[in-house]
Amino acid sequence: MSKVALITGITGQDGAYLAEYLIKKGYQVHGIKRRSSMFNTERIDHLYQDPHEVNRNLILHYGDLTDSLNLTRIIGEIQPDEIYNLAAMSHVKVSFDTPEYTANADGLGVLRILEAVRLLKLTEKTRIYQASTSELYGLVQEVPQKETTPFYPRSPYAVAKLYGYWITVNYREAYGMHASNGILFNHESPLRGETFVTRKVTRAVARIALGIQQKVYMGNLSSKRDWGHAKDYVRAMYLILQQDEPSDYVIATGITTTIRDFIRLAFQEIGLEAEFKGEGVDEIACLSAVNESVFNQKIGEAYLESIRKRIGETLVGVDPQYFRPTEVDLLLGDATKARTILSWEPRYSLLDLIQDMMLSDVKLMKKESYLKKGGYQILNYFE
Ligand code: NAP
Ligand code: F7E
Repeated sequence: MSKVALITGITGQDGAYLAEYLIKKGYQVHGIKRRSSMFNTERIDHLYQDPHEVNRNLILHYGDLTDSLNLTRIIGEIQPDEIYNLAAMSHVKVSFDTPEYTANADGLGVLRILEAVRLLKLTEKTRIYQASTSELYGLVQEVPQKETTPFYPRSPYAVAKLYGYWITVNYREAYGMHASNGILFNHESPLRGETFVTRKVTRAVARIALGIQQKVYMGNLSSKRDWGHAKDYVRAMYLILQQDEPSDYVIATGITTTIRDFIRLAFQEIGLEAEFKGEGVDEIACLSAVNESVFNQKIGEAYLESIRKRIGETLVGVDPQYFRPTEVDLLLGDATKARTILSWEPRYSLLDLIQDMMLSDVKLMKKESYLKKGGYQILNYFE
């Protein structure tokens, strides 16, 4: 009998990678998908199986973390061995605009799942993974951050996730449930949502190289993040649920980088040098040099002449609309516990990650090149 997993947030970045990972391990994977007015399964379409097939290993259910009746019914029907609760309103900046919804989905949503498992008398059978976050450390009280570092959340998102973290610990202690938190630091990939900083940058750099976009506007360039690859991080989620004892784990690379340096590295990946000057809202980055052989190899000789003409021009500017009311300035994780107990190690370096994302976005933007200049401004509106 194959194991049965339920993934909430299966249409998101992590849900897609985790579904693929578990299917390869022989699991039957069930996913909860919100109803939307358009298809939103692009990240998992390669795993799709016709509902008329027998012995499917991917089955989707309509549902929502704000609907406890729906969650209880689905969990009761599936009787999962493992639940990975990845669904969330996951954008920190947007959580300042939608604080009540964020609290409901990211905070109470966790309680709804734990309570459903308890009421359905599945506490012995079902193991639960809660997608906790390095945002809990917020105004950091210690560098690097580990499992014992005190939390200091700095956004409605992080405050909602704080509730999710502690209600998971509480159900573990009160009812003996196998419920664990993965305190995951930022992880990215070609599947990352377009409005998170790394993907915004790799998309923009690709479009600038191809002449579709002139310039990109960013927020705080000085904050630092410990970025890993989502593929490495979903492996950690799985390992956490395979342990005999439930526990909470920091998952991080142990290297932190500014947004500014991430941008510099993304341009370098395709042979362009971006030179930063100025400060605060007046900071800009100009194109200072082109490494022609790298550019030709990664982008194509057809685009060389037009990028050469742009040397000295501004490619990056700052727009305060992307600043957050309260910022998380520095995240740097210490994953010693995961390395020791789970034998987990990241396989991707930051440069590997940037290479993967740039390769994918250059390919994608070449396809999207029918988009007229200015189209990007509409797409960028919510970034
Ligand atoms: P993501 O790409 O934004 O995906 C979020 C998923 O949650 C999507 O499938 C989304 O569905 C779904 N969702 C949102 N609200 C929902 C609701 N009310 N009911 C049901 N589903 C809902 O996020 P991710 O990067 O994969 O992250 C996965 C989880 O890890 C999230 O909980 C996030 O907060 C947490 N986390 C992420 C990171 C990171 O760096 N990526 C780090 C630490 C923790 P739609 O497709 O319909 O929008
Ligand atoms: O911002 C700065 C921004 O939106 C990173 C989520 O997955 O990871 C993610 O949250 C940093 C911040 O991710 C822009 O101010 C500058 O300092 O990519 P982000 P996040 O807020 O760290 C954690 C671990 C999660 O749990 C969350 O779910 O980049 N920044 N300029 C910008 N950020 C964005 N989005 N856009 C900019 O233009």
